Amino acid sequence: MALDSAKKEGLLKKLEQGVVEFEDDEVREAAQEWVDSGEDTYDAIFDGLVAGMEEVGRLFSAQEYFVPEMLMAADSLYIGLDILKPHMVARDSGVKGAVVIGTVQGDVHDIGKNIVKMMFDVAGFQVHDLGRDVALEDFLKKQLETNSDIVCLSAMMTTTMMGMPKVIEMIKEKNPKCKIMIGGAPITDDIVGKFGADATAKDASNALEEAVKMVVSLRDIQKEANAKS
Ligand code: B12
Repeated sequence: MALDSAKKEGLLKKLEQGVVEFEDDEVREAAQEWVDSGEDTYDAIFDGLVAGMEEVGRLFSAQEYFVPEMLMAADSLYIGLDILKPHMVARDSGVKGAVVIGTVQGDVHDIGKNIVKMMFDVAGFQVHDLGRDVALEDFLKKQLETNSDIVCLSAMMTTTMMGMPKVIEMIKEKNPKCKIMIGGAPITDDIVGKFGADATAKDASNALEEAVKMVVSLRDIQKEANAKS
């Protein structure tokens, strides 16, 4: 049964507050109710769970929350995500690329990376997920092993993002055609240029849009090369 707008708002609030207050049962119930309604789970993930985590970030900055609260909120978010993710409606862009993704060495933040991965999955991309706290050379190894079109690097800290230019240099040296997208809270357009990456995106939907553009341009270059030979 489709949700009316009042019911939708209520469930979104319950998901958001459930993450902020680490109410696992509230999150579980609201996520299940959303799934049972048959609605696309995209809004529940972004306007419910992710909105809750944004508030947690604000509370941490205000020193009202500390690491244990962030950890509990992350657990609640993952409870909701596990229920909602399998029901996200496929988004077929007509382009299917291959991506290597991971959070860089020293950084255990993986929620953003997993949400970006989820968007690639629902778009039918082939995703090689290296996880979090990934040794820098492992990105290169995986790219060479899979010949993926794109390598996506995530970092949530100003310290760990400093590993990104090292990965970018290693990959570009071995395979200059490979596209590299970087993202996470500290990444700005300026940093993309400084680090020698090809693009960034502020959120998971924009990451997919950028990735589709990258794959299209790589396929065009390939077609031109084939036509010439
Ligand atoms: C949850 C959280 C944690 C959890 C992480 C749990 C987990 N499994 O991920 C835990 C408790 C482990 C944690 C630990 C720490 N954290 Co923390 N954490 C956060 C918090 C509150 C939320 C992050 C989050 O998940 N957001 C929700 C997701 C959906 O958003 P997102 O990650 O930004 O991802 C989106 C975009 O950035 C983008 N994106 C992300 N990756 C990529 C990649 C690509 C290629 C692209 C294109 C886009 C993209 O798309 C995503 C989806 O839309 C942030 C606050 C904040 N404002 O970000 C602090 C924050 C990141 N943490 C911070 C800190 C300081 C720490 C600790 C050092 C705390 C401590 N004293 O121990 C440790 C570090 C541990 C480590 N070595 O990594 C700081 C970093 C400050 C800085 N500038 O360096 C922040 C910013 C808090 C703050 N305001 O100070 N943390």
